[in-house]
Amino acid sequence: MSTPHHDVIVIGSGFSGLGMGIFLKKAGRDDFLILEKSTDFGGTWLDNDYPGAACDVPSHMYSYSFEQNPEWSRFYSGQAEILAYMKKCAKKYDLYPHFRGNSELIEARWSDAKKHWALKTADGQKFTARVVVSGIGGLSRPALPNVKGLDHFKGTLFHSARWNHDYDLSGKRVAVIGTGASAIQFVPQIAPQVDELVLFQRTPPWLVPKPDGVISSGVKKLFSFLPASQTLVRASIYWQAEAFALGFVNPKLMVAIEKLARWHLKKQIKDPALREKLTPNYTIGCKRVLFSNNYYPALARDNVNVVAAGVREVREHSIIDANGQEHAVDAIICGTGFDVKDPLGPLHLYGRDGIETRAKDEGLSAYLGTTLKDLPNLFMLLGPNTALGHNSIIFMIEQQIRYVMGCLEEMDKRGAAEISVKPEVQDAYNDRIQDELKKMVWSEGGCKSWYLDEDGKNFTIWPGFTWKYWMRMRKPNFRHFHFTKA
Ligand code: N01
Repeated sequence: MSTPHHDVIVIGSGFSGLGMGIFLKKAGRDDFLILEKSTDFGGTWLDNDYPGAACDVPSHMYSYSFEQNPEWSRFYSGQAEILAYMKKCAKKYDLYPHFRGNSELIEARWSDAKKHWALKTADGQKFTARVVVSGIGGLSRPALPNVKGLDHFKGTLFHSARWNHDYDLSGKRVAVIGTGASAIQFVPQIAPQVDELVLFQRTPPWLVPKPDGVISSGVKKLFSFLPASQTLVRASIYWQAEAFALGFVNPKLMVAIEKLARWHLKKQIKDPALREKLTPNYTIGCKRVLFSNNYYPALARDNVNVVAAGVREVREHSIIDANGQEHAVDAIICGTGFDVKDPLGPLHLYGRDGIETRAKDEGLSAYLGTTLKDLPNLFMLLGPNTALGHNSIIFMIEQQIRYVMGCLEEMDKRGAAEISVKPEVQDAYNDRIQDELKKMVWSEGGCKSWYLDEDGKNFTIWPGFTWKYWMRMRKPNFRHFHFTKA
């Protein structure tokens, strides 16, 4: 049997892969397949269904610009509503016939001779494609903490992105490791349910109030009958978020937001000793700024104990903190983030001349976060240096998809079998980006975060304002690419 061939194969079906599918469909490029390791569309919103999972970007901005949703029930939507929105988009654009679930890509190999990609999935399926668009995302592989003894724990252990819904937390002694964006959402939900909650905090996050609330039926009607009103709200949210980026570019300006965060902490935590434990000692914005109205009140509960000492060792039925104190627990929940150091995960990517791109050892860099040298006809959505700490990632994804579509059109126009970014263009671009990032809050703010690698290089975050990215992405500069005919 011959290997199935498609013009375009999209990897992943989160907001990136879903959006790519929609644009291909809208352009009448019907010969495409979406390979997904999971069972349905949704990506991170399918995986992260922990209690309280919600988006910390306002709903009207955290959606496609061309699929605005007048029905959002809250200013900040919950996971179920976002997932439902994504599935609705997949149905509306008839993407399910293009979807192949339970198909994790493990190898992609470029053929210089055939000018196509040969793909293999974990379960042995094989495909070829003229073009590959990766939407694998950076936050898809949960990271368990590297702590002595974790394997020997005899109680229940799970990660926030693989929530164990069969485990009843009622009346249990539960340890939570981590105080990032995920933990601050589920801790307030489980704290009233458990008997005792021990929260292991290695670094306190900066936290500001979340201006959340239910959206009235009047507003929904207005958005429905007058879509321009929603567009206006979206634009105002966008520019407010961009104002935040002023502080990323000039960390001294973060003082104003730090004042708000300190006020929030003082207002919600009356106990000075606990307040001290929860006060960060780095510039706000260096790690992701978190939004919550119920996290601090949860920590002030009598059944919650914040251990600011970190974890030294896990034993069969307990955790020893860094001060040597033992905490007996029935369950451990890890809100310990994702494996971002190895952005390709199990995927082996062999480009020109059969050379493998070794992202784990060298970090991954790309031109405009979208095309990579020596990987012809391959595009990456949310590639290196396109993540954000302040605005909607969907805005970035849309710019990239439009860029990819522009490249596909240009290939057709030129009758090109191959497009690849010039290596010197990619290198010069990355040198510039790294230079800019050195002066920004992620490097200057005095913290460690998943945004930086061991050498302090930031291959994750876009440096600053997203409108600058939009300006760069509006129209591909084709002088930066090699085109090769068949
Ligand atoms: O993970 P994190 P997350 N011992 O990496 C701690 C997105 N997101 O899942 O700060 C003890 O932020 C670690 O400590 P430290 C968003 O982009 C978005 O919460 O490194 N502690 C930290 O406290 C976010 O940035 C939404 O010192 C250990 C925590 O674990 C990203 O996902 C919602 C440890 C990890 O925090 C990841 O967030 C949720 C150890 N050995 C998530 N190892 C939205 O609303 C790690 N930690 C859109």
